[in-house]
Amino acid sequence: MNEHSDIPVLDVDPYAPENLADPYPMHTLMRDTGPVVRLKAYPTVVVCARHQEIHAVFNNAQTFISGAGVGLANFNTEEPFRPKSLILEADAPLHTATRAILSRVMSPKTVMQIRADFAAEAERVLDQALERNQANGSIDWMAEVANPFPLKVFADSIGIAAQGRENLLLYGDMVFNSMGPRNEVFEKSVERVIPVTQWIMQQCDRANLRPGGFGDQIWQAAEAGEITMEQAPMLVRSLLSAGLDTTINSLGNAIYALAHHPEEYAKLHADPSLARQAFEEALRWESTVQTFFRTANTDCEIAGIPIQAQTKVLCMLASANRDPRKWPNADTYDIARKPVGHTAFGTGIHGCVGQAIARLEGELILTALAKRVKRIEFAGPHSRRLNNTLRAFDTLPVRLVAA
Ligand code: OVV
Repeated sequence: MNEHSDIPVLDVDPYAPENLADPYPMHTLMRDTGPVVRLKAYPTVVVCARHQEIHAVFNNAQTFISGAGVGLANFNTEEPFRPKSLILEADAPLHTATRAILSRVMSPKTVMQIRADFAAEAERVLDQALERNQANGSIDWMAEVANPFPLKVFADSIGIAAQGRENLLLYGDMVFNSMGPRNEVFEKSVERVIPVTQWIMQQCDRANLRPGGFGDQIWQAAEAGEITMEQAPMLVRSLLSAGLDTTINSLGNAIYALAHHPEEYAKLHADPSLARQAFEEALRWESTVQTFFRTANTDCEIAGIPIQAQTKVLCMLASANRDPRKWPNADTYDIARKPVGHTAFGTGIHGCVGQAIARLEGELILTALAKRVKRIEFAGPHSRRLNNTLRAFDTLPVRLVAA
């Protein structure tokens, strides 16, 4: 790493529990140290924490590849923790083929078609949550709303059975943990997932997928020769890996933002048509996927600074979304802001392929909430689920005051 000797080094561990619990002071330090920094504990890594460099890295997929993994491990030299994702951890031409399939499966037309069913379920979930809230004085937002809604609507869309769906949460937690170091958070999530791993892969079999659902449509693409029949279950696995923990915790983060900002919630309640942008701003303010890596494919540069081939580039997506160089009043949650250019879904050719569905879920839950509830209050301390990549909750107790 001699050639990186001009890059400032920080003695901070982004995966230490205190930084997972509250990453924002660390983000500020990283951004203010320089456009590229190094970490004492991770000599193979350089870090970008400002919006400009992260945007540049993500929009240069030839130089900053994904096929060597988007976590800390370099798959050119280390065995992947699980067989590589055919879309997340892939480059052209494989990525081009798998991306085309998932783009079609989750196209704008699909989003229009699923909207009515998703909306009805959002209303049902909120009605039920409000009933529980009336009975008990408060609810756990994660248990009553954030977990059940995507587990119902997105898993139904994929076309998997109703039974055992909570296994998906353990799997997603493990996958996102695996992008960090082999620390205790990761090891514990692996222990929890072992009993359900076989179940997860079984759900990817064609026989277990509802005809016409997203999973079955992937199999149809394999039948048509776009990918092989062996690749089909692996691409279904991507939907099961990326589509639940992400949206679930984004619903958690959104209500956390709104409960922290009663004046912003009052605006949403007064005008529920602000739901979509309130959700979008929550993604900026508390980005659910906090980090992804790329790998330098060749000797290159970032912000004019030479970077050696095979360097892992840690992109602090959540920090880009709080970068004062990009956002006025970056730390302020403001639902009137239209945070165009935020990086919570990534950006570039690997930008979240399911983002329209994620936005739909957020919009519908916040709309149903805004119509029913005039005020949200924290009803006791929340508990975070520390994850190497995700900003996540175990429990988030809130009191919903009916309109
Ligand atoms: C975006 C994302 C996160 C986690 C897993 C995957 C994708 C996957 O393709 O497996």
